[in-house]
Amino acid sequence: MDGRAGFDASNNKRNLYTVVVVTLGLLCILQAVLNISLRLAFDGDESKRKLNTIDDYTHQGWLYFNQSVYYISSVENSWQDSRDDCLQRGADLIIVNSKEEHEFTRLFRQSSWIGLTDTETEGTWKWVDGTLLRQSFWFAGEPNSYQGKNEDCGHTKFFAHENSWNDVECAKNNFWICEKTMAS
Ligand code: MAN
Ligand code: CA
Repeated sequence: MDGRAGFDASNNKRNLYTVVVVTLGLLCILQAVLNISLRLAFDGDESKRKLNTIDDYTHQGWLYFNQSVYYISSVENSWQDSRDDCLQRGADLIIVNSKEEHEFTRLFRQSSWIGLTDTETEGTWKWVDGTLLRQSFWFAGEPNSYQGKNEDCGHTKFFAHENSWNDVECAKNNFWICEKTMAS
């Protein structure tokens, strides 16, 4: 092998190495571009689907507030019948998980069922999605199972006050609020 041939061989090797590295680099970039495009397309479809759902519900009189739509009943019913009505509408009784959402419920100035019950275990208040009650807005002295009554359902009785919830017998009639959340 003379000097010239040795030089060419190592030059060829380097060229091949460069081609491999550049190709892999381009493949990586292509992969990243594809990933981002697919994610953007998916997110776009997801947003369109949500907007359509919000549109459908609000056209039927539901109110939009902070990523959820709400149905405010105009008649009164028992807690279970109210819940069944919400389920039939593709929603459930409202789950209140912020002060803002609580304030929103007080605006309607009517005593309304919320998705809160301790039917399963007396004293253990759970939301209709099975989660335990954390932040609560009970009126002073509530929940009290008043005079030994079986008060296992939550409603917004004292809506003129900041803390407005009361526990009351589930068979009582109240207005109700359904919620369908759009947050994923
Ligand atoms: C009524 C019911 C009870 C409630 C008391 C408060 O009797 O709504 O659930 O605790 O009022 O005075
Ligand atoms: Ca009570």
